[in-house]
Amino acid sequence: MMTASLSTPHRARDHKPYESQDRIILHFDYDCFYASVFENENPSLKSLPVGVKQKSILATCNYVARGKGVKKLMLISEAQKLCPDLVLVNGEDLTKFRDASKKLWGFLRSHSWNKRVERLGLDEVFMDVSDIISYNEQLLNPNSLAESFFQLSDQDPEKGFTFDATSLFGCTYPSQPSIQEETWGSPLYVRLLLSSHLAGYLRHKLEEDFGYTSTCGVSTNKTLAKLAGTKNKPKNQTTLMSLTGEVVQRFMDEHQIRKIPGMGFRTSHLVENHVLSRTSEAIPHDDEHSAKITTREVLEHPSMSSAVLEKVLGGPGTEHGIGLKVWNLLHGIDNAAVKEASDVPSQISIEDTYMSKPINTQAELLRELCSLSASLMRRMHVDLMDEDSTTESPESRKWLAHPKTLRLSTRTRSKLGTESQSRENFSRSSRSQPLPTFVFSLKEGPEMIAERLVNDAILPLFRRLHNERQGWNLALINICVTNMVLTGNEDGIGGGRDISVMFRTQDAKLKEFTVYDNSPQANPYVADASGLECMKQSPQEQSKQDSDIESVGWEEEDGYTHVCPLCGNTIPQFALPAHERFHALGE
Ligand code: TTP
Ligand code: MG
Repeated sequence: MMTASLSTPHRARDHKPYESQDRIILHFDYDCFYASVFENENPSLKSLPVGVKQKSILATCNYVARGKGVKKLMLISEAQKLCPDLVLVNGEDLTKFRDASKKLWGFLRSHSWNKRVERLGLDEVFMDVSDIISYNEQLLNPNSLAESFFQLSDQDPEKGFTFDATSLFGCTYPSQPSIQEETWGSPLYVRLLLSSHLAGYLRHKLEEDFGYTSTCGVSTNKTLAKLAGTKNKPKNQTTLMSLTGEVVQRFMDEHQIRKIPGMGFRTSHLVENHVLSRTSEAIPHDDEHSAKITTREVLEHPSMSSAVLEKVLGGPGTEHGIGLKVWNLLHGIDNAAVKEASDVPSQISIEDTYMSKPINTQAELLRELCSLSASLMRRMHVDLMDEDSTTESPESRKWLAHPKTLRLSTRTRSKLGTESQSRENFSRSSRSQPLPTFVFSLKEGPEMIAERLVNDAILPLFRRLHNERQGWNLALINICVTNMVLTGNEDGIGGGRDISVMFRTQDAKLKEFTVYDNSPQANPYVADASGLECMKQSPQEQSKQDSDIESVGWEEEDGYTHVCPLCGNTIPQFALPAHERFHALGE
């Protein structure tokens, strides 16, 4: 049942927030990323339908497969029915995806002047190019627009590319913007035009030099850039022509609120319930009515305002000012900065899930802990050590940063008691302690150190988590090192700057844009699942939480993705029903 608001359109226009449009943000999303990594390794795959397998589902598939009806996160059996000649490749080891992601990010970063180039998960990058655009705006010669030159360096005037500045590059929203005469000369129009050509150039280079096609959104903030990019996929780009406030609002109005990054699953539900005049009871993820609620419907709801949203969304444990934040997002306003790139990850987290065969014995536990610990040590050597000295003897290499904290998290599975509740109950718990300094020794190999780490630190943490000697039913184990301290000198800890505070502050502001990769080797450049709540808290509260046990349903990881309580995989909002169906069918 729709509410009366739809028949009596109304808007509290006087409360419309304002945002300056000085920034230019590009949002890149590589097309069918994991599949492209395999295609680059083996170009003969390009013409075939390819699916990337992770356990029983497709993490992704290429566009040839998509043309045959195959979709991301589909069950493999379902995909094979639709496309019997689907070529399956195993995507469970994330190393090659991580390496490709780092390489592409490095390329984009090398074109940034302000170094605001932020990765989101492995295949998305935000780039704040405001400074490059301002510089080129000054250089534009109105008398020879068709033969313009875009300068990629403010030091070397020859470094750049030629372009035709009489028109924008790629697609625009609206598709045929009604450009008034005066808008041709408007600074924002010129900035968007220049940005569209820069985006086109960078996309071209990503394809030519590295073999990756991408989709790009161009706008004045992160939310708008990310949403704009989704308008024309794959291998394309869209510039949001936000020359008037009406264009931005029209653009936002069309979107279902669930699709707006930063809205969050729970937040969307509460707002949807309010608009549909429903109580706040849980609603199935695939509820059709809720899923269709658009920004327009929310804003046209009687007496809608940031104060009403604060009432609907606020309450114990919620972020202060959530009403205003959502109100702003619905108007396309997002002041979040693009994070300055860091060479060092905020933490490194390694995990595996054991859904079909939970861990129950000491022997299994020891084997898994040693294997995860060895992966962690290898990852620390790759991500936290000086790259330039890799060819020299291992002992001459230097640590760029030292993590100070070791955290062990586990998730157990246990059947709920009553028959009416057929789903299984999952709970996750964590314990932390200082990371022993012997892990930084370069005299022993990573495997030896990994074993010692298990005996001296990880097993004691495990015993603090689980009293029983066996029969834990472990469905997930995660080992994480965090609280990075940059090394100020080669002697290490204490000589450096604690960057964890910086990460916490940034992450708190930007958590809605953070994607959590919970696959076997988690993305080291973002905080992990258990870090999310910690970001809102002081270190004291964080350590308190470390010893709390939470019961989980679908865990909201950020505004866009969720951790499945059954397998621990990170699932985007749109794929929740499919993913639940996958579990309902059994593994
Ligand atoms: P996406 O950008 O969502 O997907 P994609 O790049 O494969 O396809 P598109 O062209 O639509 O952008 O995710 C990036 C990669 O992350 C994807 O290649 C596989 C991986 N992934 C998972 O492992 N699990 C998931 O649930 C999703 C959505 C993606
Ligand atoms: Mg992608």
